[in-house]
Amino acid sequence: MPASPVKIEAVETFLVDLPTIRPHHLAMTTMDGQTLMLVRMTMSDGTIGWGEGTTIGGLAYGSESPEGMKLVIDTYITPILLGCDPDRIGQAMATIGKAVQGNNFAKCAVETALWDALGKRTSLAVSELLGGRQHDRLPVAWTLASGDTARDIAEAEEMLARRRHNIFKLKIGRGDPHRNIAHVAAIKRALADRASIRVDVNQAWSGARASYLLAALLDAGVDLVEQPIAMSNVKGMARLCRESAIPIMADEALHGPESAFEFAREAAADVFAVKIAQSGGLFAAGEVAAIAQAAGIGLYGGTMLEGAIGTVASAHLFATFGRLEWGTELFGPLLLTEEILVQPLDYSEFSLAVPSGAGLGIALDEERLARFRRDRQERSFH
Ligand code: MUC
Ligand code: MG
Repeated sequence: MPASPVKIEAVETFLVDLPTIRPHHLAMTTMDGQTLMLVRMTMSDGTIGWGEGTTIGGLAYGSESPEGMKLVIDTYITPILLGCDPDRIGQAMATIGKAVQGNNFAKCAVETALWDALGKRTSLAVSELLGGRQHDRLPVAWTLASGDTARDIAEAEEMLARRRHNIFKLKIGRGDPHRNIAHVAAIKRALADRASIRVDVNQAWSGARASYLLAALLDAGVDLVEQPIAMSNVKGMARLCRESAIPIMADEALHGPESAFEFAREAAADVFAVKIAQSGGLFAAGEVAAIAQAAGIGLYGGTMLEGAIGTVASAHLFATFGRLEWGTELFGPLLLTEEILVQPLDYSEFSLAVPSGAGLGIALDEERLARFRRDRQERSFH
């Protein structure tokens, strides 16, 4: 088959700094804003593909920063992409993979832009290109992380009343663990059976502390515990899975199919938080999900608190999963004060509608984006 006559003409990257609606407290950092690293890929037929690489708190969460992703793409990935056939995304990503080790977030951003452009050229939604969607709407959790119990309860009540979310993830692991448990128990008491309560410890506990605290979380009525201990402690996670009646989810520990395979082999997670950026792209995240399904591990659609592009790219992939029993947490755009889409995403009835237009199926408000570009103003969040 002949190669596509279409070429990749230009790859532009830029940083966009957007404020959050309130401070967002995690075990490792507090966010007051989010930096989106955006990729704008222009094809020789005029098609434009968008991609996003976004992390949490600069280098506080993972080993790639927004500034680093931009540098990696500009310096190492773009020269390779300019010689790639944009219709052969697998081949392009394999070529990049040979020349660039690691850098999963940067790879995900360019892969997303390639999917968006291919979808626009073929008039197909990315989910259809990825094998076909099995869901048009995805359940979406909200994270309560204001740092204050009463404020978190009020926020949850508002989300329930608006029918926007009825699954809540609580960020714990910072400060006194007994106060953490009291905080979780108070929220569960207030919401009772009206909501599912899960907690994310973001690796903050030792194995011994986690064993001891999991029993208290069970008593409090928690449904799922995410990454309670260090991501490198596979044996510890396996022990917690054996000991605990609450399902244990791996998040930071999953960096693509190899780590997913290790966790499945060691029975070190009951649920996988599948993330496109952490996995190294949509192909790799699909492989993580396939390993989970083959091993009887539950699926959850995770987020790096991306803006609209990364969120919708994730939604397209998650929509292809047959069973997504733990739902998703694709609420990233709702944590930001600014709308960057011409037509906002549809968050209603406790779920997100997966866009059905060509490519990602979204249109960026480029004028608004330009106002928040770091190279056009002074503010930055770290
Ligand atoms: C994480 O660790 O899951 C997802 C939701 C949220 O509030 O933080 C992220 C990262
Ligand atoms: Mg997590």
